[in-house]
Amino acid sequence: MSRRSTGLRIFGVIVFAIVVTLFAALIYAAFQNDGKPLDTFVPKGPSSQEIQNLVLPVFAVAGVVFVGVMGAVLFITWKFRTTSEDDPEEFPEQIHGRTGLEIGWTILPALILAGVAVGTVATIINLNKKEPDAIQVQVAGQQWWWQYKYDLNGDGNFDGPEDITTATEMVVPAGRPIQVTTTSNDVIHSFWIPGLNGKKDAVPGIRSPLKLEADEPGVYRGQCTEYCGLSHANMRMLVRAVEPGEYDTWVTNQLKGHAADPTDAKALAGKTTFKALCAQCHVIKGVNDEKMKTATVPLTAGVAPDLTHLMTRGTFAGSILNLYDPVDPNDPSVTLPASDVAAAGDPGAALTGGTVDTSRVNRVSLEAWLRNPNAIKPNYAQGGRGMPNLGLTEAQIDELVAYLETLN
Ligand code: HEC
Ligand SMILES: [Cu+2]
Repeated sequence: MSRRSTGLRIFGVIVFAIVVTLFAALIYAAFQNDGKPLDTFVPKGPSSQEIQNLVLPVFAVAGVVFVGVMGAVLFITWKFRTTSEDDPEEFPEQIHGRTGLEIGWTILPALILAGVAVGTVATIINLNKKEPDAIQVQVAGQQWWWQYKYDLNGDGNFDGPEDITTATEMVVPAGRPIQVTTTSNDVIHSFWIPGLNGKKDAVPGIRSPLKLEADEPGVYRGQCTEYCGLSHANMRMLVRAVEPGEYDTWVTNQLKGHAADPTDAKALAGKTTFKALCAQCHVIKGVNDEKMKTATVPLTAGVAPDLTHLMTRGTFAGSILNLYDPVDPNDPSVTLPASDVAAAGDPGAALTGGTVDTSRVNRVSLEAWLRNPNAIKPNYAQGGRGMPNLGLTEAQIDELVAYLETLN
């Protein structure tokens, strides 16, 4: 054998080894969960567990097929290669068909696919089974945040006086099924909480069902997965699962409004500014919602998050910013362990209407948002969607934050 072909052969073996190692590393990395919030391989509820139960066996079968086919290709390539003894003029012997083999490799894949189909259809049916005692929540995608409406009395209407409208975070009791209906107010979005279920598109004019249930209290993050414009990447979602008793207190508090004026003078000035500059877009129950019911023309565009209970949330602006905790896990310079990522943005007692711990409020981000939302989250430039820069003075911002801090 010539020196050149030996060199080539060594080169080939090295490239092959590198490819195999990288591939193995990729698969290994895919199964690592260092508390990454969007890991699809760490189910935290019955629906996601159901999907996992299907995906892992199918992945294993696909892996065996992959190794078998690739192994056969490599083996045959090696076994029937040309060697220096071969006559270059000689044409290889031609074989036409091997009936046994051909029947075999037609039937075997058909059987494997039939098996996968049975599992897939069964999983789809299970995922769509209706739970009679499920809590009904309508999730509407908006550029670039999520609105949640709870039909608490189950009458099919989400806007009754006994119902709740909130935004940005979906609060649910752990261990209880939630029947979600996704829809959209503008373009197509996609609702996805990988810990709890697969994706479901949110399409204008269409209502699509999705079942969620969290086994344990905790924070489950998600990301809009249908490109929806300028700030698509900044459109996150968050499910906050709490103990059932805590959920009931949360509901009771969400039903309340904020009719009474704040006692603090600064916050009162903020309320006046809110009514003048913000109330055409945002609703605060008790402040500008009553007027709306009697008005003959819509007084808000209906395209801004309800702020009635802003401080009961841990995050804002499509869950990209923390409302609490000066340390923000979304800041790339901050590295936090998994448990802290979940805890960050925790509203504490304010979640259920308790006192807002103003020392923990992330004023830096909240003020920056009011100063110029576009600097944090590109929006408004595109067809007037999102929150505009209102050119507020520092004094106005200070007063507005003081007012917003009263919205528990
Ligand atoms: C033209 C309509 C409009 C006006 C006016 C407006 N906003 Fe907004 N605001 C929005 C929209 C839309 C969002 C959601 C933006 C996003 O997350 O992409 C938003 C988000 C917010 C949020 C975050 C809420 C959450 O849960 O994520 C706060 C707080 C807020 N606005 C406060 C104010 C204040 C205070 C004013 C008045 C100074 C104001 N906004 C004026 C449209 C408006
Ligand atoms: Cu979206």
